[in-house]
Amino acid sequence: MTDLTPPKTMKTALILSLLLLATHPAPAAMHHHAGMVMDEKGMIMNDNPDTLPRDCQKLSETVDITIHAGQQHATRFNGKMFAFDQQEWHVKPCAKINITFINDDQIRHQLMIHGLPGYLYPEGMFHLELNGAGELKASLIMPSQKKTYLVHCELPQHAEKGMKAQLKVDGGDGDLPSIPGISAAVKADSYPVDWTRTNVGILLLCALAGIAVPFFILKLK
Ligand SMILES: [Cu+2]
Repeated sequence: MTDLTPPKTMKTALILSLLLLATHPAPAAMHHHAGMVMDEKGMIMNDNPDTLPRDCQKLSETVDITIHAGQQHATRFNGKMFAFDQQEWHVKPCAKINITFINDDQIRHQLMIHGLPGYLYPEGMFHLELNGAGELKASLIMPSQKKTYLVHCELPQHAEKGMKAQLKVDGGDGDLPSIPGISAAVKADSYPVDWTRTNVGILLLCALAGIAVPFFILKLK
């Protein structure tokens, strides 16, 4: 006679997998990795609401900052296409910053802060990203050093087209280049015109030809 009861090892495996299923529910829309939260709306990397940098004994202040990103904020800057609604923020050493990041566009934008201590923010970076219009909230705690941090959107051409700003701790250590409305570009745009005699001649000839066109048309009628 054959024994239809499953072998003991199979039973144990079954119980174990049931237990695993019970303790690990199916992954929700929101994924958590080390230092990263991601869903269909966007991504938060290196959110730090509570760990003090090594050089800080305690928080000096808690600042709430709302940052908008979008094309509408670039209209006040000549030749720019994307921008944040502000280009500079000031906080004290060891300040906690609660950031609300709002994307006013239907395209993807990021809010990246660079140059942070790597032991607290992997790759020295705090990173928020919205795939389209929406809002994200995250926090970070600044070190005590007097420093200017680069804030920008790293998508191709977005920083070059104006989505660039600076965050100053303790007054900062100077302005970064090409911050719209604040500092000049390292290499200013230049459109030189070669005024040689030949070029001036060609230009005059074209102008005369243009003026002559209506007369020809009148004569043809
Ligand atoms: Cu962008």
